[in-house]
Amino acid sequence: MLIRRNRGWELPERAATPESVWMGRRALLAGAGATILAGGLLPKGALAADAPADPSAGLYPVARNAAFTLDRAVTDESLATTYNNFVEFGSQKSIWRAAQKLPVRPWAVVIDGMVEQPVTVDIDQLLARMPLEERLYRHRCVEAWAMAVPWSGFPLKALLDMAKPLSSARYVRMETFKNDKVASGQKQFWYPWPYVEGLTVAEAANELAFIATGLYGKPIPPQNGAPLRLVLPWKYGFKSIKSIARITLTDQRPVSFWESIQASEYGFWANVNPDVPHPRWSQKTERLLGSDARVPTQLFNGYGAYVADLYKGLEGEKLYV
Ligand SMILES: Nc1nc2c(c(=O)[nH]1)N[C@H]1C(S)=C(S)[C@@H](COP(=O)(O)O)O[C@H]1N2
Ligand SMILES: [Mo]
Repeated sequence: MLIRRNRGWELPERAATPESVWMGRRALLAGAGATILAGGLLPKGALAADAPADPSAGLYPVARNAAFTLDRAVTDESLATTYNNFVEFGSQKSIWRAAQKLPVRPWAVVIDGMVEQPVTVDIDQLLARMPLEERLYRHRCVEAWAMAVPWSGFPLKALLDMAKPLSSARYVRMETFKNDKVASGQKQFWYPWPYVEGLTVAEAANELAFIATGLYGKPIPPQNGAPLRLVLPWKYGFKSIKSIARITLTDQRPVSFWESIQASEYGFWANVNPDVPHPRWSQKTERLLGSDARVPTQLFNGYGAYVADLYKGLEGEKLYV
């Protein structure tokens, strides 16, 4: 079998070192420290109604990367954008209206921790410099529903490279915004906000690991994780953190939001595997959004050719829960 390995992360030099994207770099070098910047990402009390129209609308649609094909129909846009998990806005699937309150401009992502160059990246300057492509990916939620959607964006590695991770960094920790004025779910004090997810540096460098900034040929809507979210199609959906505000390179394995609540059910690796049941249900099959039909779930959600090598020598770990 021919395994396609188009090296999407090998970006032109100008994309890998877009110095003009760095905001506050001098301040950082002068010793202000990246952690200070992390606190000021969202204007306090800002609402979407105050915000200008999405300035990235003209960037989409972008060319599709033909390497990624589906074994099923693309999910209807109206379903993928109205049936969501985004616990910041509530624990039901119907949060899409509430999520419109998320102010997606201005927006910046801090990349800090074990890096040569801590950076704060403005979303629109980032979008102007990244080589955007569309990818059709399957998505498998740990709750056993599934969809297939066209994401637009760029490889995660291209974003991390802007901060020049140190070779001593082993993990990538990501967190979502924290703003309970717009995200009422965050008023639920028993949850450990903000939403956190993590992966190894090797996983992050895999060509499948994708930052989505668009969906269905348009800017990604708030309910799907605007203005930028992670997409890891070989893992259960909860690993694909939405509305990222901060990325920290570290040598400590991050404890995710769900792992800290219920480690026995939501582990660090969370690779899709039909043969390893969730403690409360089988993972053998999945329900496609928009249908009652169930289809078999595949190991690594069908992406083993890309990712199985990442887990060689880790067979003793709980890779699949
Ligand atoms: N910040 C944040 N990211 C998140 C979640 C969340 O609640 N908050 N839910 C996760 C889960 S469980 C899934 S299945 C996917 C759902 O993505 P979708 O709504 O775009 O289908 O987002 C993931 N990312
Ligand atoms: Mo999920």
